[in-house]
Amino acid sequence: MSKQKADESTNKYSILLPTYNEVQNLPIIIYLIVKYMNKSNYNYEIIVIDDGSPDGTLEAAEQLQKIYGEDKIVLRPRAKKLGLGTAYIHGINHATGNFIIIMDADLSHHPKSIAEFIEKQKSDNCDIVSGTRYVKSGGVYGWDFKRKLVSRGANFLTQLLLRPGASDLTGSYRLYKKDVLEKLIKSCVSKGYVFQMEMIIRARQFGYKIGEVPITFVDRVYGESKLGGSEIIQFVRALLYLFATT
Ligand SMILES: Nc1nc2c(ncn2[C@@H]2O[C@H](COP(=O)(O)OP(=O)(O)OP(=O)(O)O)[C@@H](O)[C@H]2O)c(=O)[nH]1
Ligand SMILES: [Mg+2]
Repeated sequence: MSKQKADESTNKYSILLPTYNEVQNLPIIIYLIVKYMNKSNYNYEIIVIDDGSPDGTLEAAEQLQKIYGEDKIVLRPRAKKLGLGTAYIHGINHATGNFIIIMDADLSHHPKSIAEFIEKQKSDNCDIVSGTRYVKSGGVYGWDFKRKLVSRGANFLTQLLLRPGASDLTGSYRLYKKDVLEKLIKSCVSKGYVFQMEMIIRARQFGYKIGEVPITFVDRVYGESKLGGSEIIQFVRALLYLFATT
């Protein structure tokens, strides 16, 4: 057996999909993940963490499980909306893979990038591979000027103050070694928009190897964006806190 074949049979990728009211998006995202993962022949599972969505996301997930199989689609629902941070932890606790991939279920993160994350992880033995909108060939579609400004501004300020060693700090589309992710989550204190940034700052602190893959982020088609003034204030506060303490 070639080395690559051996890697593929021992590595397993647990893809975490937290959902809240994603009934329209879930069938498409799962179809695409299955398509790309099967194409590359990787061993994987998709863990859907639905928080009691009133729109029937869980029922849709149950149908998808019948189509793709219980080994591929794992359902780990919770009774009510408890937030994204604890949804990730819940997912990790149920993951059987040695690698974890975190992505949004609203089609902002294209599943075709997963294979690129995996290739990057293998070639450089990365602890983390982060999708980035801020290098050549990455980008965002559908964001208004304010949101682009906030996202760019947040990244710029953080680069300036903390020199994190990664170009996209506020995105969430990433691959982690499972034990690395567990350690990072335990060490992080912030919540919300800031959490993704703190993960990278802590990763640098611990000396983990971070790789990057360009992604294009597409804004969600269904539903409203929740980024408001309070998130921005929270972000700047947390940034200054990290600046003072790391
Ligand atoms: N399980 C769970 N999933 C959530 C919760 N909040 C959001 N999600 C999911 O987490 C992912 C990211 O949330 P989004 O609502 O897209 O957040 P965002 O991209 O910052 O904001 P949008 O502009 O609305 O897309 C999506 O797949 C959501 O369905 C929650 O409380 N629990
Ligand atoms: Mg989104």
